[in-house]
Amino acid sequence: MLSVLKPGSESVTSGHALALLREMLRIRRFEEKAAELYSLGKIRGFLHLYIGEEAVAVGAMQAFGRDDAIVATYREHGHALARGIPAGAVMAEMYGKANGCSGGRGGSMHLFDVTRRFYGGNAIVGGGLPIAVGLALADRLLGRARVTACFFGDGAVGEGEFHESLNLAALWRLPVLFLCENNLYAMGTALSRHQSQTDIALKAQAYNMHAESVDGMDVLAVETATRRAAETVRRTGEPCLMEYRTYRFRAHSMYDAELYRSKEEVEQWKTRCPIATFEDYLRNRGELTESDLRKIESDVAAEIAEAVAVAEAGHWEPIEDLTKNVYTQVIR
Ligand SMILES: Cc1ncc(C[n+]2csc(CCOP(=O)(O)OP(=O)(O)O)c2C)c(N)n1
Ligand SMILES: [Mg+2]
Repeated sequence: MLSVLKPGSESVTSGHALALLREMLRIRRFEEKAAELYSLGKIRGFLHLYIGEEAVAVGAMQAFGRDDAIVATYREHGHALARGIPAGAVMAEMYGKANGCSGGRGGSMHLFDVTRRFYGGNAIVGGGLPIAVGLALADRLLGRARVTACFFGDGAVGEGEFHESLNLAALWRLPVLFLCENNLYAMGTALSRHQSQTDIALKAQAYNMHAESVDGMDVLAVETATRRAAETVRRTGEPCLMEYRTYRFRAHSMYDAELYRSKEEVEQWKTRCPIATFEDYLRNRGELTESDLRKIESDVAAEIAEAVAVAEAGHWEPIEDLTKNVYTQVIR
């Protein structure tokens, strides 16, 4: 029932491989720009970078069609971009502008796009899990053959919502694919310091749910395993859990002293960078030339410059709209 996939287990066309590389580079460069804009005060509030984990969102997203639903965490810029939300709408949201994908009301942690069935972005650790179960329950009741993909971090496995959600999804046989991004830390707390059982796939088995662990630094391994799991959920209508073993290269939020891990550990993981290792893999197979890479990088740079221009050109929501979408009467 448990298995760890070895990297690159399934062959793909070179066009698809280059598309995966492009998607990972879009996310990496988008976030590098976001970090710069944060330092300039253009983006405010919290900003959680996904740098180092790009293979997970990009590889996993290949398994879902437009009718499937995606639920993510507050570290979700990569998922939003990989789901097809335009970079300009994401950047404008991070600026807090009205042309952002959540109307400027959510910011970095609350990217939403119902037209693409992207249901957040959620600042509450574990908060997306019951939402995913509810979405899948709705699909079941309405007889729609869809999958709900729910991304969450290793920190969420200590939340009651994790256990309640897995239990109900298994008990009611709901088509949810639980996708745990295990980057080993919840803020500054290592998994082994808050869990008596650190094998996350094993936790799913306790709920009678099929589970697999996969190398989250290998985009092809992620895609292969997630496609297989998504097909199982689609075929059986029952939930599954994937654990991606990954690592964030940056601080938890924009700034933290990173006293909870050694520089050597971070450097060691950086040698497994999902983008650099995939580029090497493709180069060695003769499927990536330097001019291919230059073209991808310049296309990505142009897209990001355009996204920043969209955000800069956007307007702030007018003050008259202050109580719009507020569901109670305003008491004066
Ligand atoms: C219910 C809840 N408790 C605590 C927090 C504070 N908090 C924000 S992020 C975080 C760590 C979550 O770690 P993990 O789920 O592993 O995700 P990662 O940041 O590693 O992607 C915590 C405890 C919160 N946002 N919500
Ligand atoms: Mg974590």
